[in-house]
Amino acid sequence: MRGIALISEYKRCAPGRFVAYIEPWTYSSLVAGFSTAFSVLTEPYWFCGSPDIIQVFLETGLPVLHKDFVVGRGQLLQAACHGASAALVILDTVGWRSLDNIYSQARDMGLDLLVETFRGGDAAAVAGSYPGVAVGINSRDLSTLKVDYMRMLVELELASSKGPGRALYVAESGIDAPDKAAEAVGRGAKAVLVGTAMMKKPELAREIIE
Ligand code: IGP
Repeated sequence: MRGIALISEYKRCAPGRFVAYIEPWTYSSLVAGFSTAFSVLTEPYWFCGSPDIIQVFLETGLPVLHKDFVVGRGQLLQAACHGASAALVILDTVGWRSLDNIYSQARDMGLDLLVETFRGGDAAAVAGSYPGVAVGINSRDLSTLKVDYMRMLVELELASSKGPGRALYVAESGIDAPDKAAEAVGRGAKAVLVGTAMMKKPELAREIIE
């Protein structure tokens, strides 16, 4: 689909599963031309990541999202020091109160935030309270690790109907085909974030964009 904003994720493994092995520079060179930004798993234990991987993707000139379970200032500093433009924060992990702190700390460091949630109502509330943040709506329930793409679409639609018109919603997880990406955009996503399917098949980046 023309005009779709694709965030391409680099992730070698995930809890309980191996994703794919492709070197970061190979992945980067295959998908950069179709991407609006990169997301890099920096968390070492579950996701086989490292903040050092960010460097490879910075070479493309595209913005890079630092993806870890950010709970405080240390990880934001890590993201900023490694040249990331943005960091991921999961609303259910940090709660509303810490989100306030993290938001102002990130702003002081010049970092953008992707605040992730599962519920459309929360997504709309985040978009309303924190101007400029991107709001991720995840198809994967992080407590069961199950992906429910249809549920995500419903939550996305709810968020779009309630949140401010300028809200930057990002559809996340389980997008493995161009029609799924297009469907998420149709329900109000401004960008789609794709990891597993593109790690296994980088040509998918072109198919999503065209
Ligand atoms: C990507 P997928 O199904 O395309 O690999 O999903 C991304 O949404 C997923 O990696 C993710 C994630 C997270 C990883 C979403 N939220 C929080 C770690 C932490």
